[in-house]
Amino acid sequence: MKKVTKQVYLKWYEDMLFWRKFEDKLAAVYIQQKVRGFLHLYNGQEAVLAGSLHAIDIKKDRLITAYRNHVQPIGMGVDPKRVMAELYGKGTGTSQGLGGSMHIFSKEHNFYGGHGIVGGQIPLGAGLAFADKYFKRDSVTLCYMGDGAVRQGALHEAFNLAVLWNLPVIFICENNGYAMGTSVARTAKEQEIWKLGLGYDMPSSPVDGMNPVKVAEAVSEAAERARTGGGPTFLEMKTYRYRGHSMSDAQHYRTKEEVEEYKKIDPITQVRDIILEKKYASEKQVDEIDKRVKDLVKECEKFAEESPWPEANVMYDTVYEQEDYPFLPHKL
Ligand SMILES: Cc1ncc(C[n+]2csc(CCOP(=O)(O)OP(=O)(O)O)c2C)c(N)n1
Ligand SMILES: [Mg+2]
Repeated sequence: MKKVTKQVYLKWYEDMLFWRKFEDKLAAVYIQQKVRGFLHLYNGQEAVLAGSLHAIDIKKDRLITAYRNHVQPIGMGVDPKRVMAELYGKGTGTSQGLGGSMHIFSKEHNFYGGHGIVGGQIPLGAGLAFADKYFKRDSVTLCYMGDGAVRQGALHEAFNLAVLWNLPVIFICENNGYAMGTSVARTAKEQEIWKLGLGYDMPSSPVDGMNPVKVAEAVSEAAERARTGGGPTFLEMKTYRYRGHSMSDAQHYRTKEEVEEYKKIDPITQVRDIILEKKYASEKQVDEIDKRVKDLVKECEKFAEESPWPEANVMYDTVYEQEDYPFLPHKL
């Protein structure tokens, strides 16, 4: 694994804090109805992404995930201003404002969405890895899913083919304890989700998803295996989301105390404590990072606010249309 140096800790802190604050801003503007539709936030789960990114090469490796997908593209190099603009539905967004919250996508940055159908991205992730193997490319695909998604049949079909064909894919379950309001305990008798991989003879393990070092170690090992022809891996990241499933969630299924317990092992606080303890930065330097993060979030908000709405004709330009369809001449 690449060494976890002082620079890595500082990057983790700044990145994770930015993702958190970026989403806090989204929550605020959602309440003002500037962002509409669904909004599923990632707060609490940031270490899974930070640790994963340390273990891969974003220039050639690929990411695909579900609908909790605002910060992953930013981690892969997409301009956060364009992500925020997408959520505002503005023409400068990653999909010209037509996709919105659940559908961030950037082929250029190897980020393949953004999928609203629970588990829908699992076979797609296996497919991306299949293409890389077929074309003899040295890339690895990270395919994320929630604890709810692992109960979909699509997972089992994809797992079977991924091991059979030795595909360079890492399946990562972000077990945040709940699928909407349904806890893992209410979903299945066996709550150790990582064991699902064992039935397919896939290397599988549980990982502390609140600690980016543990995540980086597990993903590095899996990426090495995938790149050297060893096939897929299944990792269950034990994590937690602080906010509701989406913005309209009264959260009757859990207690405030439970949320507070997890906040004690918050990944950002953990990394900040290490930075100060090991004197990687002084309090003042950490404050400067905090200020930089705040300014960048403001810049994103300003960009999204000031961006124009999409031109009306793009509505039709981005929908499949049969050239010779005779009945609806619907170009504006
Ligand atoms: C096939 C399908 N069934 C049901 C839904 C409704 N739904 C949306 S999110 C969700 C819960 C998924 O939870 P999980 O996989 O744990 O992901 P998390 O939201 O915790 O990140 C459900 C059931 C859906 N979008 N797609
Ligand atoms: Mg979940």
